Amino acid sequence: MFERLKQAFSAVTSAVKEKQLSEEELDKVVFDFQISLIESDVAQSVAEALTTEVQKSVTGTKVDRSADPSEVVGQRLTALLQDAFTKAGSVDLVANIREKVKSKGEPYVILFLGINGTGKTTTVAKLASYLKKQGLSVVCAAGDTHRPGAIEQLTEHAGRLALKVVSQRYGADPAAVGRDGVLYAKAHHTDCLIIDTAGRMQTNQNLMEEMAKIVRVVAPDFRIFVADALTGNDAVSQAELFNQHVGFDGAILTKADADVRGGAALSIVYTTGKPVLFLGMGQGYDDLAPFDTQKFLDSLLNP
Ligand SMILES: Nc1nc2c(ncn2[C@@H]2O[C@H](COP(=O)(O)OP(=O)(O)O)[C@@H](O)[C@H]2O)c(=O)[nH]1
Ligand SMILES: [Mg+2]
Repeated sequence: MFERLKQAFSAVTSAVKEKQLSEEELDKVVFDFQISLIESDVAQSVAEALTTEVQKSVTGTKVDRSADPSEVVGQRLTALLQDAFTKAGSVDLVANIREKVKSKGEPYVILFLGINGTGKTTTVAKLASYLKKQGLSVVCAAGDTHRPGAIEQLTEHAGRLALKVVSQRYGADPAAVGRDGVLYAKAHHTDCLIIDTAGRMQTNQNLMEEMAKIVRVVAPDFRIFVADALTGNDAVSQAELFNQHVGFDGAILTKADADVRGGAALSIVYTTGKPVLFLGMGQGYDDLAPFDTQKFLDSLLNP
């Protein structure tokens, strides 16, 4: 009853209630969001790409007449980010390790990648400690055979954590160190091998070739890219470089204890489509926090 009348009535009211945001209105709001993203240390290229995407998705759509344009744009942006993090997915390393050990009876191999100074070696130790606490056996391989002191640094961490380190001399082929690690882990029925690597050579090309060789020789189950959360734009170009030339499966962002803005995580997930697994929260072995996407988005968008 009254169906037609109801329909006619609702058409009138929606015409009254809805409006299209004007281009000027949108431009201004979208620009303001772009600035806030950049101020939160989101890489410039990512801030631009995100806001262009938001603008496209809002342009031409009808919104409630009383709607605040910045709320409309903010909601779209939140949805886009949520979508990027959902697509990147999440990884349960502990479950994956157990699964491989159970099904194949072989060690799970994790390869670390990243530029010098980002916190690779420290994070290898933190992750080893984390996995050990989950009841897994772990061995580390000192694949940075370039940087003076790198082998001792890892050996010292491992000593404190009562873990074995497989190493060779400086100048040795890191792929061979990785292979030694695999052989050791297989022979000792170790659940997981974590391979540390170098982060600087004469050229990026050199470094990428060396990492690609380790990947070929060792065939890791998981490649973790480590980035310093404080380095914003740089972290993203490094992520792109490693993703393109070597490939990685997930990222760890270090020094998040000193980073109040959080833009690097967003930038890396958005550009590479790979999940962030952990945040480094300090220099202690326990300062490794599993990444919580919802908590992260909440704190980024509702500071
Ligand atoms: N505050 C803080 N410092 C960190 C974190 N992770 C690593 N570092 C420090 O960063 C410096 C470089 O770390 P290192 O592991 O040697 O980096 P690598 O060159 O990539 O192997 C060291 O002084 C670490 O103690 C972190 O999550 N928070
Ligand atoms: Mg190192």
